[in-house]
Formats: sequence, C-alpha cells, structure tokens
Amino acid sequence: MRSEYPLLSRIEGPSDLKALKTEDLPRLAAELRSFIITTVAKTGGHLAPSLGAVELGIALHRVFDSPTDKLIWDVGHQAYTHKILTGRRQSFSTLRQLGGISGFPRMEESVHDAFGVGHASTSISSALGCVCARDLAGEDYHVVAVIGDGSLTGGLALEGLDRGGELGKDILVVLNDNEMAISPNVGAMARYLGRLITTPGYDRFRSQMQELVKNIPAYGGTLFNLARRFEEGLKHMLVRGVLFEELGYRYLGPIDGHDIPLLMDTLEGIKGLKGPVLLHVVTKKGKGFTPAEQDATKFHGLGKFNQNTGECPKIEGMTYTSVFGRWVEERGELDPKLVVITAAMPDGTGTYQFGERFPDRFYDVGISEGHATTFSAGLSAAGYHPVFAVYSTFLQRSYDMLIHDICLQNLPLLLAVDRGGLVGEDGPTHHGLFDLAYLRHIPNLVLGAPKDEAELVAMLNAGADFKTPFAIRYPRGLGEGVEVDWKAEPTPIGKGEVLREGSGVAILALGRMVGAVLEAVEMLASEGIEPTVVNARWVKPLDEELIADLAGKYEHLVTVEEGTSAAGFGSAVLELLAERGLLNRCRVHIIGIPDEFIPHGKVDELLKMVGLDAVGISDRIKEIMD
Ligand SMILES: Cc1ncc(C[n+]2csc(CCOP(=O)(O)OP(=O)(O)O)c2C)c(N)n1
Repeated sequence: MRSEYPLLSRIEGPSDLKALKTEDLPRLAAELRSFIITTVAKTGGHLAPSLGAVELGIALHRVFDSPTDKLIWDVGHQAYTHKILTGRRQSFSTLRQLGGISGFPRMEESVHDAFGVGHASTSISSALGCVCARDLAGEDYHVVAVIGDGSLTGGLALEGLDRGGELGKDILVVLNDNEMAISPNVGAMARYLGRLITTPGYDRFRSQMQELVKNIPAYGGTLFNLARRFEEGLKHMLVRGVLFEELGYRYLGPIDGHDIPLLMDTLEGIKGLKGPVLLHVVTKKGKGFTPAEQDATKFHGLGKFNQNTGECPKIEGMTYTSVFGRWVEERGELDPKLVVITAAMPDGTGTYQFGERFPDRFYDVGISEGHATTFSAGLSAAGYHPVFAVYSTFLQRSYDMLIHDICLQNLPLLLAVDRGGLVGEDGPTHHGLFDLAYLRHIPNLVLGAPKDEAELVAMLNAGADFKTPFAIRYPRGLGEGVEVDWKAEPTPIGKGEVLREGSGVAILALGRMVGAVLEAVEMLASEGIEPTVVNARWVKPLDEELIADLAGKYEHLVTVEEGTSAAGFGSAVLELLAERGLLNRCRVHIIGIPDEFIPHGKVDELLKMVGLDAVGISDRIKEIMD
C-alpha cells in the first residue's frame, strides 16, 4: 500500500476501521475513492455505483459488527468499499481478474459477504430469511439489506418488502437512492421516491399548523381537533414515506448519504428500534469523480479507462449488440407495429437509439424482466409486434412468463437474447450459459444462434414476420468483422448450413463456436483429420434431416456450443438420434460448458479454461478420433 493512503493502509478488517477517529473518516472516504478509481481504471468494474456508496459502506461497518451482523448488498456492484474494508484491500488489484476477487459479494470469498449477489432485487428477501433464521435460533444480531432505488422497483424486492412489513420482525432496509438505475430510474416508485426527496417536510408542516390553531383563543381547541382529523387525511399526502409506513416500516429520512456523522448517528439510533425500519439515504452516483458524476450511465460499469480524463479505449468494429440496435431501428421504420421493450437496459441492449427515434413505441420498464415478458405478451395479444431485448442471464427471471404467457398462448414476439455465452469479468452471476437449455424445450418457440453478425441480421429478418415466439441468442462483444447486409434474405428456419465437407467426423457448431471450430479444423489438417463442419443455426427446430443424414454417414458426430452441455443443443441432437434409432451407428460427443459454475475472467481465458477455444476443441477432436 502506497503512502498516499495513510489511513486506508491501516485497515485489514472492520475492527481497524472502528479504531479510527470519527473526524478521520471523511479523509478515509477520500482515500477509498482514490483507491477505487485508480484500481478500476486498470481492472474495469462498477465504478459509479461504488463511488456513491463509500460513506454508506464506512458508516455501516462502523456501526454494525460484521460478520456477526449481516450486511446484504443488493446486486453488489456498489460494494467495493465493503470489500476493501473487510480484508480485501490487498487483493483489490485482482478485482474481476481470473483467479482474483469477484466484482460482487460472494459467500465463498469472505465471511463478511453475508449473501452472494449479481442479479437485482434479492436483498430484502434474503435478509428476511436471515432474520427468520436468527429468530428461530434465538440469536441476537442485526440484519441489514442495502438496496438501490433501481433495484427496489423489481418485483422480487417489492415482494420482500411486503413480507417484511407483514412479519414485523427486526430488519433494516437501507434504500440507497441516487435516482439512477443504470440509466435514469423509471416508474411510479421512482417518482414517489423523488417526491420524498423534494416535498417539504410533513413534520414541519404539522408543527406549523398546531402553532397556528392554538393561537386562536376561543376556537382553538375545536379547531385543533378538526385539524387533527384534517391532518390524518393530509398525512397521506404529505407524510414522508407514508407508503412504507403503511406497509409496516418505520420510515426514516431522506438523509444525506455522504454525511458520515449523520449516517452513523442515524444508524446507531436505528439499532435500538424494534420492527422493520426503512432508512432512505440520498447519494450521488459517481460521487467524487467528475466524469462519472457527469455520465453515471457510462461509468456504471466499464472496462479500463484513463483516470485523468475518464476516456475509454475506442472499440473498433460493431458489436453484436450494436448490430441488433441498428437492425431494430431500421425495422421500426418499416413496421409501424414494432414495439421495443427493455428492462432497465436501454444502453446495454442497444435499444437506446430506437427509444430516441420512436419514443411512443419504446418501453423501458425498469428492472422487471417478468413483467416485461408478460407485458410483451399483452402487446402481442393486441396485435403489436413486441421485441424484448434482454440479457440471457436476466431472462432467467422470465421462465414462467415465457411458458405461460407467451408460448402456451403461442403469441408472436421476438426475443433478442443478448450476452448469450460467457460474458467475462462479471462472472457466474452474469454468464448466459443456461438459455439454450431453458428455452429449447418450450413448445412453439423457435430458437436460433447466428454464427456472425451478418447471420444475426438474417435471423432477425426471419423472426420479423411475427408468426410465432422467436428467440435469437447472440454473444457479448465484437462481431466477427463480416459485412452486414441489412436487407439480407431471412435465414431459412430449421435449416443448418454445411460449411465444409470432410470425412470420419462431423462437427455441428452453434453460434460463435462456428468460428472456433473452423479454426480448430485448420489445426487438425496437419494431423490428417478432415472433419465435416456444419453451422447448426437452429436449436429449435433442429435440422432433423441433415443431422440424421450425418449420423448415417459418420462414425462420430460432435456438437459444440457455448452453453451448458446438459440439456442444451447437443442434448437435443442426442434425443433426436435416440428417437430415430440412429445411435447404434454413430457416437455423439457433446462439447459445451461442464456442469459447474464458471468463474470471472476474460472471455478468451474462460473459453480456454473450459476447452471451447480452437486449441481445446481440436484436442477433443483428436482424442475422439484416437
Ligand atoms: C435482474 C437484473 N436485471 C438487470 C440487472 C442489471 N443491472 C445491474 S445494476 C442495475 C441498476 C441498479 O440500480 P440501483 O439498484 O439503483 O443501483 P445503483 O447502480 O444506482 O447504485 C441494473 C439494471 C441486474 N443486475 N439484475
């Protein structure tokens, strides 16, 4: 630790924090900010959320006794201060790197990470579970859920809030309100929170009114009583946090979330209270780093950047996301019924420009993937053409809605499933590895994965006639650099593409694995192995005739996919061949993601680790041919 962090360098755990003088804590906050900025500039990470929660992290660890008291961070992208104060200062430089510490709290990483996170809106429910376990066991400790205003709009958070109010047990919910999700927060709850911050205080109003009526001599008493009744009605309009109060929480705040003494005093006071408490703190996302304060969306989560200017390295070429974004914009021009839905990810899914151009046909519904899916179903049932753009990992939240509200009713929609496959540094909470498995068995759904960005457009064109539920999954990051024809003929549904004829072994590859397989095949040439290579394109419907034909001709059929080996594309091939009685002639080998959670790291490193890079694939084929 360099001497520029004289206070921080003394902190190996919460007890060292407690040993500091209170008046030194603002200086510690400044050191933490500088340390976070310097590190994240090199590693990438969730900068703006964490800069906004520095004082909150300090105050919580000063007042509560982690790990006995449980601090549960929602999403966990704002928890860098918590990590640094709980023994991970020295390893912080390994943030999000392969083998290094995670960007999110993880129970296996530290006893201070009371719950593992990455997806939004889980904190209140998991905290309530801890609360009930504590009470059942007759133990005595505090449980605190820290949730952002964006995450509070998620249905799961509202369910947790509801249960917490009903149970009436001791729990503290700290609402970290910076008026932002990744983009500006949306929804009626966000509007309500905004009013709490800006409306004049109810308490002040009440005392002013009492003073007023008491000073009228003859009628003072009657008026006072009348006023009290009037007040009950007014309370609903003016009392701060009445929504939370009515749900059963004692609402405190809003208070300045950057004022450490105020935070500490308030938290100390809350420790003595019984029942559910909601403390509303107001923070500034990106606090202390001007570029992040000015553009909190860009600095929400990012790769390396210049810590002096905030500039990020330029990306050359188009990403799959940007190709989809441009396609949907062009299609919106041609199809007046096309509507686009995002769940709090207009930038991440590339739909932002569509929203700018067609605001009437664009819905950012906040962190509510389940709602987004059923909302799309409603739009579809009423004759519109919904395109729901969503990350694979977050679509997991919509599983029942996909079955019950979309596919069972056979309602046409286009699901643009972004971030399918390994996503890199965000790690296991964010990899999109389960989608092929959780989508392919749903009746009526068409499911494809393009080999490159040109095929993405052709597949989108195939889904754009809105005849059936239609999902296209594509990876994070740059495309393959091929030219895109925006008017491409629709990819024929259920038809694979033979890319190369060989002998002995046929490889069916899906999505960006096609490129890796073609590279592997080049390596195999020197070994005298000449596989046939097929771009499978569709997981559902499969190109049954092509696959059956290959099974008749080749001794080995290898499937390669960037998704779980269990229940994915390879399994579909295996099921088909078993059903047709073709497995006695041909052996099927499934290359995919093993039955384990894949850690964080660079995508290339992870692909190598799981054997899905060209070398790994060619080694497997060699083994098979031996
Ligand atoms: C279920 C789910 N949907 C979407 C996301 C992506 N996401 C990560 S953080 C975030 C915004 C969270 O906003 P808020 O809770 O207010 O925290 P802040 O970043 O403002 O501190 C979103 C949409 C997610 N992590 N989980």
